Amino acid sequence: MENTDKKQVVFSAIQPSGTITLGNYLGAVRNWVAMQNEYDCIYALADLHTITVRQEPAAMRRNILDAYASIMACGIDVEKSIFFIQSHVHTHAELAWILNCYTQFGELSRMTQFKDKSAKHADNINAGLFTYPSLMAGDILLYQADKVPVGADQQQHIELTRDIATRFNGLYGNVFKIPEGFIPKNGARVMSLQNPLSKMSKSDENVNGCVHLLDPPEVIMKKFKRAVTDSDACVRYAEGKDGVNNLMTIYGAVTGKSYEQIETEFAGKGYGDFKTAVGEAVVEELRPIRERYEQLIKDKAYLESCYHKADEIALKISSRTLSKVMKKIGFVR
Ligand code: AQP
Repeated sequence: MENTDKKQVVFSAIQPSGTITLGNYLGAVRNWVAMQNEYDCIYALADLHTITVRQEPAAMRRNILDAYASIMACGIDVEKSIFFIQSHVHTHAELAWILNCYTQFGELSRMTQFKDKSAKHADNINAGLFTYPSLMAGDILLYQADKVPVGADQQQHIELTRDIATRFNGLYGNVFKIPEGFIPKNGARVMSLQNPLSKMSKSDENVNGCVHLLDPPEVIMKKFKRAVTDSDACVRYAEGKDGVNNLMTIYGAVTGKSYEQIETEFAGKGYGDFKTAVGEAVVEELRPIRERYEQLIKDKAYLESCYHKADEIALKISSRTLSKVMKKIGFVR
């Protein structure tokens, strides 16, 4: 008998390319946590993606473990969800190569992230940076995912994943589930506090632009107090007020308040009061995460046991899809 109670599958990943940011948290990780009861969730640290930008080996090793503990500290329950490390599961690199052969040069050339990152790392525009979306498509398609919780910046890569999967299915039959992006209503695009026209990023060179999950309260408060605003001196969401809009987005995402409620709350008050309130709300949101992280990072053996267990399950699930793909293409098994 068909199992009609089968839960939908959720897949998402994050690069351990630095300390996890408030943007990563509000845009993606918070949804990862919220989806754990309703879906079969599979999450990964996308360390293979990380080397599209040059990494210092010791820092990379530290970042991987830190990111693993930080994501767990956000509330990923390893008894409910599978949380593995991408490079430990060889099917990802293998399917990425295959999908590269089913992805067009023109499609990859149109990716905004490729254009942005090539401009930022003009001395290292490597082939991996260009084919990043085929690796990401493979990550998702290996698990036959229904939903992919990501921030708005990843929408274009999800669309490409759907195109690649549809093309492949058109050639070989129903091999891949066509996944959907799952983008939060609030917090999908958190911008830099210093340059509100560019997104908050782990690798931002201006440390004041980015709030990290593990920043101590006084650092968070200082960053919000220095946040770029405007000369209007009025808390309202409007075109051209990018800095204030961004702060309102963050405050709304953390407190659940609408823009109208925020405008009413700060009517007649200056930006100083507003920035303090945003900073305090973020400090309280992140406090339990930092405390839990401090405990987890001390227990390396426990972290290792968690990802080894998850790596094995991920390998088992993803191998099924990879075998099917290879058989359909004509490889001798
Ligand atoms: N500023 C953001 N606002 C909302 N969501 C965001 N995400 C990233 N930045 C924001 C979401 O976080 C998830 C993990 O992102 P990633 O690590 O895979 O890659 P990224 O988008 O390149 O993140 P960063 O922080 O900008 O890293 P670097 O500096 O290394 O490039 C994704 O779901 C993403 O949408």
